[in-house]
Amino acid sequence: MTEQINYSEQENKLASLGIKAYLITSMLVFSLMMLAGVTMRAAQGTFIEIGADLFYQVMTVHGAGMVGTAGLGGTAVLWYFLRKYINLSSKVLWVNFVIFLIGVVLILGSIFVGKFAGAWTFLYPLPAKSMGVWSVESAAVFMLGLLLIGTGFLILYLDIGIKLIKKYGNLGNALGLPVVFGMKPVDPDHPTTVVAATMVLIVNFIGIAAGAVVLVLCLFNLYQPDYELDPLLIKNLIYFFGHVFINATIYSAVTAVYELLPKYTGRPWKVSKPFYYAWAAASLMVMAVYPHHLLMDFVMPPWLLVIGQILSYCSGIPVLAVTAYGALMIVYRSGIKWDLCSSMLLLSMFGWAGGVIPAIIDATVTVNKVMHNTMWVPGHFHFYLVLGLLPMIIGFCSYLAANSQPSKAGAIGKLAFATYFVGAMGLILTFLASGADSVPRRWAVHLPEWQYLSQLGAIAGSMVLIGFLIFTLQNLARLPKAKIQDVQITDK
Ligand code: HEM
Ligand SMILES: [Cu+2]
Repeated sequence: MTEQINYSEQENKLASLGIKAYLITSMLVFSLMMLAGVTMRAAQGTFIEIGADLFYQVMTVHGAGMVGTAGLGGTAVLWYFLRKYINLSSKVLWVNFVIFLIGVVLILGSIFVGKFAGAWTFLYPLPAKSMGVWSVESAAVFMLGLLLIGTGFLILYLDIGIKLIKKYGNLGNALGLPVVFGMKPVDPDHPTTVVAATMVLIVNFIGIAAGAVVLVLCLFNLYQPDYELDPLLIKNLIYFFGHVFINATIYSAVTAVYELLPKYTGRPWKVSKPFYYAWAAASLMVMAVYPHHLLMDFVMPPWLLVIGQILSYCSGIPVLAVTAYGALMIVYRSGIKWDLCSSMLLLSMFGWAGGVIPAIIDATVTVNKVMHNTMWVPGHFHFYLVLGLLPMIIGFCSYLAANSQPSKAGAIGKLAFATYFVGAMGLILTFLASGADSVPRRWAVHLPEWQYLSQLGAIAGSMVLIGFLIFTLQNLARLPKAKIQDVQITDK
């Protein structure tokens, strides 16, 4: 039994409004950014002509917008469930939201007014050396926007960290390390969400802190170009931050699977030894594998690249395995009721697992020599983002919108699901096929022989957008009225 946390009426109201604000913002921004994605694929396929400058602006806004919003949406899921177990502050939830919005305004301004187009990865020294395409000020505003967004998340994590330590004594206990080291037996009442939250807190705090350091260094360099930075060090810090941040979005949102699938099947999802091992291992590995982004950098110390390659084979696997296995076991012969939420949650298992396969292939040095910077890379990450992460968030949204009840999947909902799924597979396969064909990524203009894949990708991407818009419209209509008092613990 988990004891109940008694939140005040006002706390609950603020939390409920906050979760809705996060989710509605996420759905709207995701839709807009999908439009940006379709625009890029359409431009590469010569359906439309937008010019290289605008293409790279769109690519920058799509990358930064999607990654930031993935963070926002994933956090909403994690925070909602975590609040049942530890006393979280709704004010801090709102502080993060307001800071996020200010960051978004800065980033949009830098891109569409200031013409910044150096990609969300702001790789040094590109932002400083635009050859006159954008000004130093635009680059600075973009980085300031990212820095602000990171700061907001750090504040939110601080609240989570303090409350976890308050309740469990230290983060090791919250993560279940005493069980991992054989010092304590498994406590079946220890919530899965707490384990996931602790892992996310540890890795993302370190990741964002690294991001903040590198952003400050780059900002300084923009105005003091004589203060030269070590490009290799900066690249390491940026990819450490980027890799950890985007991975943490999935590790946050997966709590929807742990918390909601049991509601559908009446079978509880309890922690177990493999569960603890997996999350403890992932806490270390997700941070240690980032060198797989630098396999082409021959100046990197070889041992780091070896770690990057070998750990990449293992990194995602443990948590994915316990989660996918757990999900299948919970669903198998349970007589589960299929609605949008449960279908999306199961789909997310497929998308996550599927996306890992091309990722592992690419993390092999000999393959990476050929595949690096080809469309293979967007192929793998769109796989687990569009079919893994987003379904977790959509599923969670529709669960709340249906007032925390399983809801009937209407004909329109089913059609939207099919459109989204088929479109996503098309989008991903055309990316992967382009990659297998050695089509480079991040190119505004494609050779004629590559264009048919871009065109198919644009059509498939439009289907994803249409399916997603239907989910969004349905949720936008129902979410504001949703009661989410269920936020309070009702442990049966
Ligand atoms: C309708 C759905 C989508 C479409 C059509 C789409 C399309 C694209 C295209 C065409 C690119 C550039 C590929 C290139 O390098 O030439 C791209 C990059 C990217 N996309 Fe998407 N995308 C979609 C959804 C998403 C989602 C849901 C996310 C994340 C949650 C996402 C995250 C990214 C990221 C991080 C990049 C890398 C940007 C860069 O290289 O700087 N995309 N996408
Ligand atoms: Cu990575």
